[in-house]
Amino acid sequence: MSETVAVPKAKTVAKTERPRLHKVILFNDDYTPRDFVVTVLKTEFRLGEGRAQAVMLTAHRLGACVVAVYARDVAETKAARATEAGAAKGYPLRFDCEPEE
Ligand code: TYC
Repeated sequence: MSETVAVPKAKTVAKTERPRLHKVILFNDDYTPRDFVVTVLKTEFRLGEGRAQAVMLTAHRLGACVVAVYARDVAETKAARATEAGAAKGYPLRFDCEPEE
């Protein structure tokens, strides 16, 4: 007589990880006018005047500053558009993205 041994099926547990948010970082340079940096922060990132001034000054003094945090595609698009706004005027203004821990 043959015996049938039931082997339990391996279960796949769907692990849905929330996509990581990404920081947009503004870097200082020696050429971009302060007013222009503030304008880009206001128009592209919708920062108010006070917040835009504070972010610009922090980058100016410390070398870099986190502007805001978004979903990855939004962060990348905004960083690219803001960097292009500087490039269009001949400024080396740079925004980059990095994932949040
Ligand atoms: N350092 C620039 C200047 O003195 C101003 C500036 C500030 C440029 C912040 C970039 O991310 C920046 N004109």
